[in-house]
Amino acid sequence: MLGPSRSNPDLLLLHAPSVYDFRKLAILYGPVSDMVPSSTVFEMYPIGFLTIASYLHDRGMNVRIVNLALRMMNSRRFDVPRFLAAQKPKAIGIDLHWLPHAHGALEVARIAKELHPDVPIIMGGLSSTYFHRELIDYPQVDYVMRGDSTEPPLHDLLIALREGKPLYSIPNLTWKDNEGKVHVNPLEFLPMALDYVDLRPDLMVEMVLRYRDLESTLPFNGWWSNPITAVLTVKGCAFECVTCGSSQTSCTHVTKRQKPVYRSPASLVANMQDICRLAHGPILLIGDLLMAGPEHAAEVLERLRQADLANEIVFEFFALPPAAFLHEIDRCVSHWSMEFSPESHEQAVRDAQEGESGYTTDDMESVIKEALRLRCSRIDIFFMIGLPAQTMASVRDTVEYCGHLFEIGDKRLSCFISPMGPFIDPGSRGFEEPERFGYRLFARTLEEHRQLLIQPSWEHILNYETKWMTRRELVDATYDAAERLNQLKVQHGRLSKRRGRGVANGIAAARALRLRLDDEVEQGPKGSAQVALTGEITQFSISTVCDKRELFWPRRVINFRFTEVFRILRDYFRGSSRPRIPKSQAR
Ligand code: B12
Repeated sequence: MLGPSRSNPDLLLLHAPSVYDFRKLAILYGPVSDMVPSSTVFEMYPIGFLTIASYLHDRGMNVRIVNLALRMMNSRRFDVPRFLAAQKPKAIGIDLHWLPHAHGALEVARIAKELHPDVPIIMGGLSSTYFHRELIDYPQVDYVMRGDSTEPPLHDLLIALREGKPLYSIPNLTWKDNEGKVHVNPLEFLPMALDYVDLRPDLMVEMVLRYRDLESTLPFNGWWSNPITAVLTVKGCAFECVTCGSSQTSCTHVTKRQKPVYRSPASLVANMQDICRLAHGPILLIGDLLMAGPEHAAEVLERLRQADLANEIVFEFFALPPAAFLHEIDRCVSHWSMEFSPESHEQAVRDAQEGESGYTTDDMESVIKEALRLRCSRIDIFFMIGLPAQTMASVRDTVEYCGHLFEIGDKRLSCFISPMGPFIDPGSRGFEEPERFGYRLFARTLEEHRQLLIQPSWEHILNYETKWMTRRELVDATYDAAERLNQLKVQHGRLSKRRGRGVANGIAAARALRLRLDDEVEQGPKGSAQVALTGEITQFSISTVCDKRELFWPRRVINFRFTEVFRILRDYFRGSSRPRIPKSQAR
């Protein structure tokens, strides 16, 4: 036998597709995932899987991550029940983090429960936390682990289950006892520091080796050639965006976090160094460093200066950064880029979404121009459709504004626009107080969202419309905006004519399909016609209104540092990649 054995995992973490039977159903999901690396299947698993795996591994447990969504995408023949039947985990964890997984996560849980009735099924993530009372009532769900940080309570739960101990004192846990009575333990594990757990890149390699399975561990389709990694800087948020399920107010209700908590600069940069030792790809800093205050941000930059990392570092800004801060980044970091999401070019819309956004559109332009004077290698500006106070005309003007930005004439600057979809986040202020913010909701409960996800087209999947745009208008505004932005990109040399034609054809085909699906909806379901559309729909659901390659960094021939991969291999086969915490302290 080569290397340590593939022992039965203490925890099998499964990531489901958004809609379980997406390979069979004819659903036009629309451009709801165009701004993220995943497809409409939402195949990316939560970063939390990796922190959970590290935490449990350090305490002597084996965790296996299986990205079922990706396996299903990559092979039509991949048989989920057959795969799950062959596993022998001691517990199964399934993320219902993003609400768009409401269908897939519950269905995977159902299949797993049917195959392994005695194996505990644990759900977790933000949407699980929000809907925990409803979720625990599904027969396939045994436990819901609530909160934005679950590593230690999950460890406690796994130990208690192993040793048959009572569960009353496990924080953050919603559970059913043998009589089916539901218990909601207090949400008491709410760490005020984030350095207790790391995202260990070497563990991913080890998991691949242990289970002889690379594909299941990959975070999203195409990651192998675009190995973007992300490092968490914060939990919670200081901003109040109306549509965000993790805004300051949402957090106080959903995760009970009263104010954001930040990762220490030392641990943050040490983690980035670990990643750089293994991979060449860009590292995205999740969260705006300035939210923690200028001193914290300055310390991160100083440590980055000393670390002198070769990888590109991507900075994300929630508010407009001062030009002086960009100069500091430029002084300390040799390869950097930035992402900024004003959401709208129109100040009134921004103010309706963010409270007082605190900057004018002119301010924004001068900061962009300043960044372009520096070594910043790319600036991605994101706009959104579906905001409070935003009309169809305002969306059109946003796109023309992108044209205006392109006139600056610097190809490092890119603009993106996408609809907020498929859902306005549960727990967001817009979801909790729809009338106040001009929203009308089509679903409130988890079950209603599960049902929405299997509607034939994204116009009917959206869980909201606004006082300013109906669902139909939101869809029209999206396709119009995408078409015009695509023309502008070609006109300004951002996109080759060939790629531009590809995007335009995609949009036209998606519009045509939508009309055909509308007919179907009007005439009622006609199974065979739906099936006939499946192939076409799958084709246009991959990326519908932009060329996804624009989101990625230029490909490199070699993405990984093989000396480090060999070191991990060596340690693994020597059996020296041991838990870091001695068993006596690991409980
Ligand atoms: C970074 C980020 C992303 C990254 C992805 C990072 C990743 N792979 O996790 C990107 C940019 C790709 C992204 C995409 C999307 N995102 Co996002 N994202 C975030 C953000 C800013 C931070 C999340 C984070 O890093 N958390 C920290 C890590 C360490 O913890 P974690 O992953 O949450 O896991 C912990 C707990 O949640 C829990 N947990 C999670 N899963 C499980 C499973 C089990 C079994 C257990 C026990 C526990 C558990 O325990 C973990 C460890 O403590 C949040 C907002 C925020 N400030 O929280 C939005 C947020 C989570 N995203 C959101 C949304 C809507 C999306 C998209 C659906 C948007 C879209 N339409 O494209 C997609 C989905 C992509 C996919 N799945 O394929 C919403 C979710 C609202 C909701 N309830 O549905 C949020 C709250 C805000 C927002 N609107 O952006 N996102």
